[in-house]
Amino acid sequence: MRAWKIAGGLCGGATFEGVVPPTPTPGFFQDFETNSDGFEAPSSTSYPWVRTQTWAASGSWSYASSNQQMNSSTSTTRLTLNLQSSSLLTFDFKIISEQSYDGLMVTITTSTGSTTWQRSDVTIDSGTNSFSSGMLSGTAIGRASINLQAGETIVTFTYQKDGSQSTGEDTAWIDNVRVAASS
Ligand SMILES: [Ca+2]
Ligand SMILES: [Ca+2]
Repeated sequence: MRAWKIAGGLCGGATFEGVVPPTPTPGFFQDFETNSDGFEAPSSTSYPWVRTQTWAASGSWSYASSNQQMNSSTSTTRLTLNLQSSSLLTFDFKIISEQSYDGLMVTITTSTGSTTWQRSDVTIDSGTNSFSSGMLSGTAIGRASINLQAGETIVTFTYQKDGSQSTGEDTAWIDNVRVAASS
């Protein structure tokens, strides 16, 4: 059993006389301030993500890839969800990587297959970057909002590097990962 934090109050304060309020859908929130519960490293990765204080969107801690300078490698973490209803996944991120060659890919896997995040899922506040084939690369600070369908869902965060060259801190960071019912 995962020790997830359960977000409360998703129904808001309004009640309607004679109407049964909808059952709250448990949410997920992880700010990495005290642990990384909910996230796990696939056995296939040699570079598990790590809690770090090298950046935080809020608080002091975030979660970061660990394959700096390691050409032709991937650093992967994943979050497994069993969603009662359509949900919205949001998280803050920072990336410093070799633009167009090393970067962050987010993959959503369900019983019907896998899709990657899209440029339209991403809001970037600053940086010089590019988004191609599901990989965000270069320098970027921003946030993502990704729609999820009900059911068993695995969200995979992969920092992938090509065969040569590294730029800057060569890392992807995430913080404030939240999953909440869409409506
Ligand atoms: Ca944090
Ligand atoms: Ca590279």
